[in-house]
Amino acid sequence: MQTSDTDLIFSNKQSKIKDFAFDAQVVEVFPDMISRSVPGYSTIIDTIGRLSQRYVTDNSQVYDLGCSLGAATLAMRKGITAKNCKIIGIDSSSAMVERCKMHVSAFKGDTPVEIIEDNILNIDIKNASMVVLNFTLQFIAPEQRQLLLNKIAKGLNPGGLLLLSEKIAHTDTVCNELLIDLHHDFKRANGYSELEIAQKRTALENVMLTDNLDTHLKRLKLAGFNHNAPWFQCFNFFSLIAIK
Ligand code: GEK
Repeated sequence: MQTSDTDLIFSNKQSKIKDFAFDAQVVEVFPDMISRSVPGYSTIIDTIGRLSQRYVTDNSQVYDLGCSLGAATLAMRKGITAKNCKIIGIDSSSAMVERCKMHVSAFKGDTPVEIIEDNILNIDIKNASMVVLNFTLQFIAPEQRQLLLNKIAKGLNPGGLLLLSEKIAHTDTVCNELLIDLHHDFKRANGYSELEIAQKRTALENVMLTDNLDTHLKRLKLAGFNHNAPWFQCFNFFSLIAIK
């Protein structure tokens, strides 16, 4: 069923496809877009909530980096049982931040939440017990990724958790093509047309640069995460846990 919140951004043929941006048009349809495009999104959000119950400690901070409309922030606010904590959500899109603040204030919760408009590369991470990078690292310039993970590892308290979800490229080209096609089948089954799939792919080409799993695991090790493992995979979408 199509409503005003249905993602139709790429449904008409565009003469020139602009690079994808998290602007007001995307914000309007974002929950529909992400749930129809990212396999396992709701499982990942639920698990972030459950992990926050286990990992967030009293008197610490929690970061949701690239928080979009605050789905992970709200799941953590529901899950956290620790006392005297604060959740800090950061996003560089002003349209996202404005709408995220509305979402967060629409739900009650004991843990205070601050939503900040900024580039996650600019912010300090301090006294953190949990950090979430849920499909955000793939939008950061590749040469900045290690520095960001180093900063997160430094700001996490010992035993603290990073949850990192990403779309991943596979080094085996045959398997990579198959997994991409299975993902496109997932989108087709969710009502996206061939035109929408193709135009969105072009729009993301220069904006979302994926790494392979090995690169992610090496980067996490180098940053100082002694324990890390993928906990979720569906097609070319992964979520990893990394513990300091
Ligand atoms: C969720 N985590 O629903 N600094 C801050 N924010 C950024 C930056 C940056 N440098 N680059 C991109 N973003 C969310 C989903 S979406 C993933 C995350 C997707 C923001 C960008 O504005 C967008 O809101 C988010 O990262 C990526 O659990 O749409 O595929």
